[in-house]
Amino acid sequence: MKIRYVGITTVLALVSTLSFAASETFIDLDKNEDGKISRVEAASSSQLLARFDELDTNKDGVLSESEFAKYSDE
Ligand SMILES: [Ca+2]
Repeated sequence: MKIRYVGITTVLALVSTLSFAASETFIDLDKNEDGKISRVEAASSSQLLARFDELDTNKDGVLSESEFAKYSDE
């Protein structure tokens, strides 16, 4: 039982690493799934964080899906 648990944990860790490496999607970055990317959530991507203020066009401190689309479309 213990061995099986460790195996599942390893697979999950591997899958999450792979999906993170592939590309940053809105869903990946929206860790708490509130439909917005906060500055804390954006910090997992140094490239996104560097452009956070530019992308946050309505200056509400979070990136909506449409604000994020400008970043991911480039
Ligand atoms: Ca915003």
